[in-house]
Amino acid sequence: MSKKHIHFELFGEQQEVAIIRLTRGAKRNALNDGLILALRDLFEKMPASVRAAVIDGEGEHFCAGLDLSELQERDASQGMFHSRMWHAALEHVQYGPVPVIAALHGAVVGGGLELASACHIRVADDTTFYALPEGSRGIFVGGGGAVRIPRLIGTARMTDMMLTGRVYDAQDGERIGLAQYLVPAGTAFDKACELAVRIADNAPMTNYALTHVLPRIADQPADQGFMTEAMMAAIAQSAPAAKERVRAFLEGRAGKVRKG
Ligand code: 1HE
Repeated sequence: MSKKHIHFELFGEQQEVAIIRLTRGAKRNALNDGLILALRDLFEKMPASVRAAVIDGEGEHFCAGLDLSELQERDASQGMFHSRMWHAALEHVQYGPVPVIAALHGAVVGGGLELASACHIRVADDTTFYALPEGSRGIFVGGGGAVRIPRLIGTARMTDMMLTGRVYDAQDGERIGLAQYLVPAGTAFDKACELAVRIADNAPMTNYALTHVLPRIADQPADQGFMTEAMMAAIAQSAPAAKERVRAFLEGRAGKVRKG
């Protein structure tokens, strides 16, 4: 299936991995309203077979952020509703039906970094660079970046990126926590797919706990977090999938943990 500027396909033996590709390479995958709404729709209507998703971008860059040509037209109230539209769409990515892996290369800037931050895992190749040019454009983040990016790299680093226009390269990006994986140029998509297949094989309740419950626990006071954790642990371990996986290990049918 292809919407305008977005390509969607399924792969895997059970069609369990969704590939979502930004296909607006001529504009460096800049995100206009149509693209943001299409992303929201895709996550809202994800086929039931899907257990994990990969987002990448065609061409030399993952995403150049907000389509700046649309910005010129908006007044203050339109600007607020536009930001809220991004929030709603990226909420569907972060708190959607499945774990999402961003395969990064080239520019991951502005709203492109906000999109990547809404994903659960970021795999970056050597060509990746990160920036928040909003600072130098006289604007502010509006796609949830003020909430999500400090949780990845800390408020001080985000402040520096926006005040000074600092650009992080792929190595430093991984060092500070913008990406969890750093791979050779041209291999981020393959690595993301490999991880997606593995994640798709997890018990669904474990994936749900990690994508929907863990970030909420992280935002709770410790006392409430411990209680939420206990309830989630009880629900996860009572699922038939958990019982079977534990039994498989005890009977020598499941893999051991090995050094990577
Ligand atoms: C765009 C955009 C865009 C490229 N909106 N049209 N984001 C930025 O401030 C980043 C702006 N973009 C860049 O710095 C560069 O384009 C890149 C480093 C990403 C890529 O450079 P390059 O040399 O490969 O491409 P280019 O020649 O700059 O761009 C190719 C075309 O894409 C060109 O259009 P053309 O008609 O002249 O061919 C560019 O104008 C167009 N293009 N980026 C519109 N962003 C929810 S709030 C989020 C707020 C933000 O994201 S602000 C940060 C916006």
